[in-house]
Amino acid sequence: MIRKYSIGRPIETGSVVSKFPLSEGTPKGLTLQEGSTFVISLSDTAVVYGLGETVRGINKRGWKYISNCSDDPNHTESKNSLYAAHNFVLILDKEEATGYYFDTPEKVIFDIGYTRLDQMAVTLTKGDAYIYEITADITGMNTMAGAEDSSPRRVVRQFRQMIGRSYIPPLWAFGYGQSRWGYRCRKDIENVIAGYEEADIPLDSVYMDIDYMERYKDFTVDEEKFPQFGEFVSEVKKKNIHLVPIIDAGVKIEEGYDVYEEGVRDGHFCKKEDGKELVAAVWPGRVHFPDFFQEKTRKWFGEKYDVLLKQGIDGFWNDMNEPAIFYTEEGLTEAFSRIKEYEGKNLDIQSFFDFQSVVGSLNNNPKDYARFYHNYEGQKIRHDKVHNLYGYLMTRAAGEAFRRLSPDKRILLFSRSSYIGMHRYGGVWTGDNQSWWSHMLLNIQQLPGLNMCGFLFSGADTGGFGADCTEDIVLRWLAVSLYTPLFRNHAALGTRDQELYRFVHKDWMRGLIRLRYALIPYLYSEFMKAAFRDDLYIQPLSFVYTEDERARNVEDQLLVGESIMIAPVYTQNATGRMVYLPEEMKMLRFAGDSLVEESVLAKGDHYIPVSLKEAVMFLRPGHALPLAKPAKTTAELDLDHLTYLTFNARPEDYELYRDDGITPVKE
Ligand code: MIG
Repeated sequence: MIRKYSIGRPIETGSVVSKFPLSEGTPKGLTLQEGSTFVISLSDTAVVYGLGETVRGINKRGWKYISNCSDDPNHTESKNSLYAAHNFVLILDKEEATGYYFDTPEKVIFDIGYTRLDQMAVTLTKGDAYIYEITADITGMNTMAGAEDSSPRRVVRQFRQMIGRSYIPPLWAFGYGQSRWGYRCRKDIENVIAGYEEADIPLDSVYMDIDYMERYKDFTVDEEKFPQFGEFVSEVKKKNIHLVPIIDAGVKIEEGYDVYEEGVRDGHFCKKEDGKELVAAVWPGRVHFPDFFQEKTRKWFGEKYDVLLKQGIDGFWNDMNEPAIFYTEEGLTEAFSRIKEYEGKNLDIQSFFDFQSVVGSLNNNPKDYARFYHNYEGQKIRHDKVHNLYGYLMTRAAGEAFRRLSPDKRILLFSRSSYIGMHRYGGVWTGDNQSWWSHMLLNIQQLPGLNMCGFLFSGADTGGFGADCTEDIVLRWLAVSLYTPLFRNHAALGTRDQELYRFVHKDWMRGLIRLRYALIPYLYSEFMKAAFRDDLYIQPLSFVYTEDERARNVEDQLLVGESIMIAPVYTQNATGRMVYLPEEMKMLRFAGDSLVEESVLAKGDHYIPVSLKEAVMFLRPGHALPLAKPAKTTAELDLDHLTYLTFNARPEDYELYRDDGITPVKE
């Protein structure tokens, strides 16, 4: 049952697609305290889920999270905000679940047992929102035959139904992808492909970071570094490999550059109070930001992707769309004049730090977000009031355009910044993590929340983006990303080489990637069923084993699809780990893609050794797992001949989903 409430004067975000009558007053389960703070008490046993892409554990209790899309590459547990604003929480107390969705672009503070251990307080910082209260009772709702049932899943399914079906990528997007910030030219990319070929490691995509562009200009390709780009794309395509370029939010200011000139001419850029375009700086130096809040701008910018589609490109990642700002002209001028004030002065302890912060606080400065405006449905709205929608609307522009420009072919699309609603147009990657073990755990812990919020197509930079990786972290991370729909190895400029063929134990890595390809019929079926049924592809144990108290505390094991539970090793030098089985399960041990052990384990705790070249998963009773023969690319997978691993089930009991993997799915 869903009840919709309205507080203040909410701005329409477009995140909800179903219509609901407004209920009087405020949500029954929440108490409205001073201003716009909604409070609910949490019993000792209650677990709070949701919030999508954010810091900390699967259970969000014990911290303060702020929805404020931020370009912050330090995802430590001390942070309050990452790139996204996913304002959905689900409280599971005993076996009863209730969900709340705060649909508003403003900053929302989720104080979940931070100020008081026994209460959640949600503060709307401006006080304008639609609030949806979702209970598990599903009278009148489509019962979703085929899906398992539980109170939290009923809440999630209703929520997902109301926000619309999740984005569905092409099948090849489930293959393995290699990326790195620093591939400068055609040769670099050819070398990567050759490296994978020589090492005989499967590969479906290579990502192109900002260096492919001409002076970082969106929708251009540097002719010198990438001569005959279209031809190159089709040559690579002959090997069934897809090139996936990055698109940044900022448009370079440069005379003669069509995107800039059309944007100015037709009023597509964000303007300041004085009616002039905001000048900010990002990669290309000075840029303007498209006003994606205007429908005409979304249409215009979206059509621009066609320049690349026409050259055979069929996937994109949208970056820097919080939007990230290095500085604005005004900010820079102010900083220089403040620096001058310090010149010749004796900088004591306080003034020295102030001085230092003048430059340090130039980027992503909240003051800059208050310097420009959007034109939204006939209203002029200051950016800071709708900041959290910017990345969503950029990606929506692309997603909407692809429906027109590519009606017969699905296009891969994912974004760094997002808001709920964007899940209908593209997926997300979780941004600039580090090659840290703690970030592998964070990756595991972000997945259930992302799934609840509709972002089924998601994944982290495998191996870690910032900092130098080690061979063992790459191996262990491969064994985590094995299960995430987006499986991309990405690393930052200046960090240690991270392509798999560079490592001593590339044969172990090959084995794990081959296992991924063997799993694709399963992963794809589970993904598609989750999308069609508004269900979860990855979920916490407690969503199935609701009556099991232990399951509610499990923070490092997940259910992936209907058949398997995973328990990855995420600590360095560990040769195994403890695993909790909420019921009897069949352990499947793979060394690379060969099954080396199958054994039935009783409900309870087990120490499971897992070497660096292995992946272990647990098959649930009454379930089956289809496997394909691994291939070099998804295009070469033989999906007609699958083998099944079963546990008290027959292969026919498994509901396999198949399609051509490319034709867009009807809404
Ligand atoms: O300021 O394009 O998150 O994946 O490699 C850094 C360069 C800009 C941030 C993205 C990252 C990408 C990088 N970008």
